[in-house]
Amino acid sequence: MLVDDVIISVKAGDGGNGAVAFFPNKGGPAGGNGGKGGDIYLIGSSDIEALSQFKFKKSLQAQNGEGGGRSHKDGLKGKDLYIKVPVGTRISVDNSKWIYEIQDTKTPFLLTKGGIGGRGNDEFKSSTNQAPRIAENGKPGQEKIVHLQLRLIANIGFIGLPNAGKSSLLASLTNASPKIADYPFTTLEPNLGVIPESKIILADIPGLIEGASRGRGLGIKFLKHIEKTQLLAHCIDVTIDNPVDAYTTVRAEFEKYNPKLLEKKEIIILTKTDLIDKTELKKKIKLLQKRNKSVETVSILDDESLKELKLIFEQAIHNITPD
Ligand SMILES: Nc1nc2c(ncn2[C@@H]2O[C@H](COP(=O)(O)OP(=O)(O)OP(=O)(O)O)[C@@H](O)[C@H]2O)c(=O)[nH]1
Ligand SMILES: [Mg+2]
Repeated sequence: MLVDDVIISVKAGDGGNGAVAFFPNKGGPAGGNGGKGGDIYLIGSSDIEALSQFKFKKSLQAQNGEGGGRSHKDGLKGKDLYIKVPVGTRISVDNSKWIYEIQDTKTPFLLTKGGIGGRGNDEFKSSTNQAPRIAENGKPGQEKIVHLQLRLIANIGFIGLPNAGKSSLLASLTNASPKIADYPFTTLEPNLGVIPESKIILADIPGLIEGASRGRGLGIKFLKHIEKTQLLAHCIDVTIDNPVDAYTTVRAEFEKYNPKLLEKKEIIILTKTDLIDKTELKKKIKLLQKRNKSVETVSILDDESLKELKLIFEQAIHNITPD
């Protein structure tokens, strides 16, 4: 499953402590300043799976500044930490509202600042105290709780009746592992997955039934998740008696919910083709082609058909110009 929502804690580096030191033979104060602690930045990445780095590692820390040394040697600055997050990630800090969204791969966003280094004893020299034995400690780096959420728009939305095999297909084409079972309404929340080769994002939503637009079944509230996709993949279980009915039932609900969905580019995918013979399959393809020319077939047990579907998705997405 794509990681698209994480809470992490970050701590910038502490400033190094200033040093108390003197030049030899009763020379003057020579303690160096501590180095500044490293800052933490977020930087955009085109890898939409970048948030998965936080699956197990939930706290990150930038390097501390080095302490000051003798002979005015200042401590080294702690290294800044750049955390890669997918473009489209929005950020909230310490329970704030969303304060920023990562827009590109070039502009770092400063998340927490490293503490400044403490001053060495030389900085405390005055007319009344030529040999101060005091130095300053570095300031601690800022600590924050950060909520990162990836706002993704899937490229392709899987739609269809319950039990059509939508989640099975998502699981077979992507790294997602949605719940799959032999009964309707297995999927209760939308699932997202990414096809590894093309990085195309697929959204699998709960099945629709007749009356969905009036609130039957799980209703249509999930349709908003596919409204912005570029392509609809209408999954139809090839074993049912009347696949054309299945098709029109779902399309009728679209019309009632938002007729614009009907204008969206759509391909029909006949699923579970391992369960019927070729003659019947051909017949059903023909019937459906009267509704939509693009009818594809797939079985999750047939790797070739899965590969082909991936290519079809790639071509389809490639040929759609963004609006
Ligand atoms: N033989 C065979 N069975 C399949 C295939 N694809 C899915 N199934 C089975 O069909 C059933 C339903 O699959 P799901 O993927 O849960 O269907 P869904 O469309 O996500 O269902 P909802 O979440 O309820 O809308 C499961 O028992 C799957 O194992 C296939 O290609 N071949
Ligand atoms: Mg499902």
